[in-house]
Amino acid sequence: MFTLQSVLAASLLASSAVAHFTLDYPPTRGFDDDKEPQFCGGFNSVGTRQPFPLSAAAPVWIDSHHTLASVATFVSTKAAPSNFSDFVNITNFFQVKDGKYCWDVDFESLGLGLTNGSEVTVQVQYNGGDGNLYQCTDLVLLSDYTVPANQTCATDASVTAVNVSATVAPPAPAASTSAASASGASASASASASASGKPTSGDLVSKPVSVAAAAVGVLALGWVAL
Ligand SMILES: *[C@@H]1O[C@H](CO)[C@@H](O)[C@H](O)[C@H]1NC(C)=O
Ligand SMILES: *[C@@H]1O[C@H](CO)[C@@H](O)[C@H](O)[C@H]1NC(C)=O
Ligand SMILES: *[C@@H]1O[C@H](CO)[C@@H](O)[C@H](O)[C@H]1NC(C)=O
Ligand SMILES: *[C@@H]1O[C@H](CO)[C@@H](O)[C@H](O)[C@H]1NC(C)=O
Ligand SMILES: *[C@@H]1O[C@H](CO)[C@@H](O)[C@H](O)[C@H]1NC(C)=O
Ligand SMILES: [Cu+2]
Repeated sequence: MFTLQSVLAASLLASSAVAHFTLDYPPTRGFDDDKEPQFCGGFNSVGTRQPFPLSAAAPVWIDSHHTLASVATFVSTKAAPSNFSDFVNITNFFQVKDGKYCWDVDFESLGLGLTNGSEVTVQVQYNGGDGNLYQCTDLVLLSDYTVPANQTCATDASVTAVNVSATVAPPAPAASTSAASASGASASASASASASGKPTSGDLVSKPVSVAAAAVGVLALGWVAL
């Protein structure tokens, strides 16, 4: 299991793009371009709970405005989740390109003990190269609810675009001075690659390692300076 915001380095990058992504279905709790890097896209209060199927695969739709982005889905069963730690992942990270994408969630099958009438908040995390962005939607899960026919997801992006799992993370930095310096250099290279807005398939997933590499690189530079 991974956690929301596990990819911290990207949030250090400037976020200035317009409409990075929107959560179109179920309807978002709220959208503000400038606040999208914040928890729940900057909308901290639980909104109107939308009916959503409990016991059948049902779709989440987004509109992606980056050429390539990494997406993951999280759920909280808290009445008013207020922290990323209140959420667990219900999909792996997967990649999307520019345009409308959907993927299915079957809440009953998640093993979270959800039943008819359970209230949950779904948070979508999206990173198109300019930092982590978030959108939330508040749901009530109903065993007899069917989504509108036109929202049905024909091509599940979380299944068809799983390139991230094949990614090989960069090697952990070694302890010797020269290896550590090299790691520092590769960490910077990795950081500037992400800033380009067109991350490679491995970029987002390998970032936790890059953060570690960057930290070690900084430490190494400090050590060398001594
Ligand atoms: C979540 O909790 C962590 C650790 O307590 C804290 O550092 C962070 O600021 C919290 N985030 C929010 C959005 O409240
Ligand atoms: C949550 O993430 C882990 C990988 O960290 C993955 O093995 C697991 O399948 C994910 N959970 C779901 C429901 O996709
Ligand atoms: C599920 O809950 C809703 C709302 O409380 C209720 O109207 C419906 O009858 C319930 N369905 C079943 C199958 O229990
Ligand atoms: C389904 O129809 C609604 C209402 O007309 C519309 O807002 C929504 O964008 C449509 N969904 C899709 C996936 O086309
Ligand atoms: C996944 O990787 C394959 C092979 O590199 C590539 O052809 C395909 O376009 C990638 N899919 C996505 C969604 O990036
Ligand atoms: Cu953006």
